[in-house]
Amino acid sequence: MSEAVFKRRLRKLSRLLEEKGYDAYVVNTPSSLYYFTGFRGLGSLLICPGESPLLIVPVLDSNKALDEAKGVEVATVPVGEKTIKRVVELLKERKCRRIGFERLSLSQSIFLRRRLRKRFIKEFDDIVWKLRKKKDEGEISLMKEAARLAIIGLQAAVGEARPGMTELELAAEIEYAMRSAGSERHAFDIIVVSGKRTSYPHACPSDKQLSVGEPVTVDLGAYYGGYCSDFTRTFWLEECPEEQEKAYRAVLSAYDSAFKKAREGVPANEIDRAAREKLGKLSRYFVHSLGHGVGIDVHEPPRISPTSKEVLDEGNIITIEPGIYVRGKYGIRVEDTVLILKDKAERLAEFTRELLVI
Ligand SMILES: [Mn+2]
Repeated sequence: MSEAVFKRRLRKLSRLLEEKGYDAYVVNTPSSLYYFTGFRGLGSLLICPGESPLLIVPVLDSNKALDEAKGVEVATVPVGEKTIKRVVELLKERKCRRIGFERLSLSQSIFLRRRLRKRFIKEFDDIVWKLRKKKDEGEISLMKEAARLAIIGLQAAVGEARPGMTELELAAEIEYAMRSAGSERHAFDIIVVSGKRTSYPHACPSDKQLSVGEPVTVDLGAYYGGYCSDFTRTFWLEECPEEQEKAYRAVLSAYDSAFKKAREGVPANEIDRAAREKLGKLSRYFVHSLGHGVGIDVHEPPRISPTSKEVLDEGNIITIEPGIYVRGKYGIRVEDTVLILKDKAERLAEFTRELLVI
């Protein structure tokens, strides 16, 4: 992404900060540092409206920061010294009075209260998310590539799964396929579960063997240009029990009704509700939110849950992932990463949602 993109983001952040009445803000999560500067690493970005933004990194990362960061000046902190200490010195030098921090650990916040007495300090990240939630063209094209790589992972899963193979072996095949196609790392650890283990929405692949007539759930994400994707499919080996086939169709129609509803202006809790209502009695097995935002982080705002207060906006990229999990029996989930547009939602990449018995 060009320097102009980062400068625009930094300008917008600066403006939001001024509107809130702050004279300094410290961005310090790696994903936001990447969003605002293009630098992938640890550090703090100091924004004071009217002054040029300063990226402060440990000397360990200085070569990388000087090469990658755009639109900011770079300062380094010597070995053995804490970045936060340098940040405090700069805040004092610049005589900042009202200071916002994106995220603080308890120890950092104790340190700051001691060192920045008589100054107003607060932790908040709503201004960051206001910007990061709405993806621009460059981000959308990176995420489409991340989605394409995830589909390569799903194709490998369906293509390689055999009775007798372990969940771990299948996860390794998926990893190999995605990495060789260009995925820089996983968006998160690949989930491969089979049989009764599909009733765990999140679990590590194990040495359990895949068996005929059992469901297999694969949940994976690729990572490209610093952006994630997130897709899930459940499929069966050779045969699918009737009860599970019915349940699959119910999950699919829950997915469809949420997908059809998703567009700009729709409250996030409404599309969650649409999916839950479609599941009817099975909805008591739907034990998580319908979805979440995806971007530089794999789980980020907006939350798509029954209690979410968010309203979908053009440029949001979210997952739609209804699932049901029946203890001791089976679990089913269908998940796509989708882009919210003015009058519809659009999947970032396509992989069949038909009942797959391979
Ligand atoms: Mn997800």
